Amino acid sequence: MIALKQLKQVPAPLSPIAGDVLEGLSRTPKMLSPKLLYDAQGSALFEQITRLPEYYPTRTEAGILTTHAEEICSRLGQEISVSELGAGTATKTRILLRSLLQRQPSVDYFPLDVSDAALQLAKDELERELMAVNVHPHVGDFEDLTFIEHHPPPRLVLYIGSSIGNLEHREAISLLQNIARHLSSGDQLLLGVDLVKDSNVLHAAYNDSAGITASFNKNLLVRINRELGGHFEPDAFSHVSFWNETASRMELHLESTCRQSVRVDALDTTLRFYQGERIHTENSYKYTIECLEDLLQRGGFNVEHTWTDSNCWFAVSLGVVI
Ligand code: SAH
Ligand code: AVI
Repeated sequence: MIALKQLKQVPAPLSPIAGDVLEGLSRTPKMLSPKLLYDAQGSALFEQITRLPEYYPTRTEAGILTTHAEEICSRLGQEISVSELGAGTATKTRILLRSLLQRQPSVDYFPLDVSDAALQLAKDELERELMAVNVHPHVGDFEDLTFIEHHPPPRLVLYIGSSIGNLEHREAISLLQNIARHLSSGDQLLLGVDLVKDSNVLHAAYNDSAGITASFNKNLLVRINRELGGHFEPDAFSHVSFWNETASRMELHLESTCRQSVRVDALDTTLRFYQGERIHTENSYKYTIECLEDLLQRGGFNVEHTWTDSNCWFAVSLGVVI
């Protein structure tokens, strides 16, 4: 009986997101790290976003990869292994892997992502579609890239989908430097980046008429409710996204529609919001080709070639470790 009583008093282990959530929501202005967007539900919502008529980046990058796959692969080393940061479900990656299989009999593919659910989907689909690709998924954060060192050289690292746009400029440079540090001279990086364009196109892409991006954004609150015993009412917040021209980025926020207090049990905290107060949930930086190539250089890569689409909406750049 005593043992049972003691057992009941053992606190539930804190979810791994607790530290990030507490830190971000204690700031003024409040913020949440965009990597928290990707639990299983968030990854599924992102997949829906990629198919929205307004969300041009995925379709445009897939077009560039399809058009130039052969040329891209011809610029790669012999018998390369492929690692991918923030691979998600690796849908576009299949375009490159398929083309690579014309040049080598098999490919070892190492996708890294914080989303276990997305990686599982990537592995299932890839193994069904491309039998000669050996998939070695790794659930983890970009912060730890030691896993790249264990991959057989010569290596190609993919960082596509403009995920680098979700980082601050200095974070982007230090991530590229960190990638370069874990690679050897001659290893390569393929970087996909969204470009500056008409603000109406950008606005529509992050404020879609079906409201999927709004659900993706609000899913952060749903996740805090589920994983941390939060008492957020997602409908008491609205999705706000706009183009910040000075910073060259789309911003995503959740805006409190009223004055409210929200208890988060696992953090033993009550958060207070004034009407109109925002939680900053994501930045999506848009680059020029010049800035993209400069970023690669600063990150420790020589630019070999940059491909773009006919509208110049998206760019894919191949860099080699100096
Ligand atoms: N590369 C895919 C997915 C892009 S979505 C595409 O082009 O469509 C961004 C992906 O990065 C998500 O799957 C998310 O889970 C992952 N991600 C975000 N922050 C991360 C981090 N800090 N470490 C590892 N993966 C991260
Ligand atoms: C993953 N990342 C590049 C997407 C973007 O466009 O910044 C995430 C996203 N946020 C809202 N819609 C899509």
